[in-house]
Amino acid sequence: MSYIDRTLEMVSKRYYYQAEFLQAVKEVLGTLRPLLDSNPKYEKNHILERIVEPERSIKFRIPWTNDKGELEVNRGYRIQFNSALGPYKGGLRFHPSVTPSILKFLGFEQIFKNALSGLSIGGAKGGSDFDPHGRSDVDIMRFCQAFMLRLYEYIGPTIDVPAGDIGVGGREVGFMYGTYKQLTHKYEGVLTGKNLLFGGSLARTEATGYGNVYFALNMLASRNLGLEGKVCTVSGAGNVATYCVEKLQQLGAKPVTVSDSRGSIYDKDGIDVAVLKQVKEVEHASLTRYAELRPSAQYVAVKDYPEGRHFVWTVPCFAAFPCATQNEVNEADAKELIKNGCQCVSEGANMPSTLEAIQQYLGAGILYGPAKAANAGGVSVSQLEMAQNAHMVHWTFDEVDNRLKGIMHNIYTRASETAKEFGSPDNLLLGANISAFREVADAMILQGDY
Ligand code: NDP
Ligand code: 2IT
Repeated sequence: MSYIDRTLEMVSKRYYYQAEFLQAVKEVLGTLRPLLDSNPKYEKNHILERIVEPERSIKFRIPWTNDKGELEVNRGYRIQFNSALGPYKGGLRFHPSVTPSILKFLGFEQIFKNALSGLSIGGAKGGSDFDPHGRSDVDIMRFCQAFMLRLYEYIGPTIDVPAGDIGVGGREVGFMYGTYKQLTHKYEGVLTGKNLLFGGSLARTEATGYGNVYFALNMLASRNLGLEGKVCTVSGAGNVATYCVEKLQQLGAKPVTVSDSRGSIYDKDGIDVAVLKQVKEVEHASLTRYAELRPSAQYVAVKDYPEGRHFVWTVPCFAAFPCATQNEVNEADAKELIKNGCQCVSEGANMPSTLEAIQQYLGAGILYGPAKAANAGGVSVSQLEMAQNAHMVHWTFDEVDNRLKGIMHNIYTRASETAKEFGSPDNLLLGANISAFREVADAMILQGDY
């Protein structure tokens, strides 16, 4: 049995109850054969056995008192997965589905995403099973304070720098930053995604969504294609989806869908970004409100989706941008996208496609931008925020946006050239994984047996 197969068997036995983590490990290890077959040093140094285990996992209880005076208890986590290339870096997720398996899959992916960015950052992820939906601002603030009270001693600007993810945006980062400052008496860049008033970077809010579109443009250019005039589908209605839609429109494309956990919008005239921001960023309402404000929009509730399917992926499109959550595109969705003529899938969310869906894209030969490459714009601009904080300077929006464009181009080039080097020229997943793994693994070997 090969080194990869033995490792997969060992991990599957040990973590049989962590489905999402196992999926991410299979996705990465399954593409490393051409590298590992020709480089015995990785097996000799037990790199796979080491890289699948987090360097440190922190788990804590979060007791806190809500605005009705009741005590609630949530679970909090920080998975410090790998620091071979730099300080731990990665987001915090607040969602009821958060478990060690979810955070380990996210942390594992983050190692390779951060390596691809070329910006010297290690991989981490954290969060809580706290559900922010329908909570008052006071509840959100108290929860964030209680969370940071347990986390602050494990993080720092050269140790571990958390940021946002699902359920954690600028508001939550602000509350956590205020708490960190009170506890440590330090005004330093310990979190990214901060408000511009206290060290945030211009273009961090836009970075993941814009970066995803920049990545898609790089892929499309390799086939002499572009986005102007093209119908696109986007899922999600949060930070990543909103700025993906915004950039698509700036480029003259026509994004026609968005979605949240309760339903989807199909807007035949193209999504109105101002209305979307009003509904999601100002009113924090359901997408039914978008349909009220836009006569051209059709709302489809989750319960009315075609059997076992996600409505958004049944809408014919030239390019699809999954920007909501993991495993939101299954094999049947992928087949439908391809049947309807979709030529490009660029992943804004983390692991939005199942392993079976990915096989469909690769089998059909459509352009496929894997999450760890296509959505790396967010963490990359986070690193630019760290750099600005360290130098106590502020760059303009255009300065950051231009750097983001350059970073996304470099990531595309790395993935594409590595894919060619290993004999699978169109497989950006293989190219991204091998390129990132090789750097992390080589750095680990050079740092000894830690
Ligand atoms: P937000 O919380 O801003 O938005 C998440 C969106 O996805 C919401 O519309 C939410 O709907 C929907 N959603 C979340 N969970 C589910 C679910 N289980 N089923 C259906 N819909 C769901 O998060 P982000 O936009 O920041 O994150 C979206 C994705 O992008 C995640 O996979 C995240 O890991 C990834 N990502 C984020 C980055 C960032 O910079 N923020 C960077 C790189 C990747 P509802 O409001 O109804 O829950
Ligand atoms: O998945 C991700 O890359 C993020 N949620 C952003 C992480 C960061 O540190 O900005």
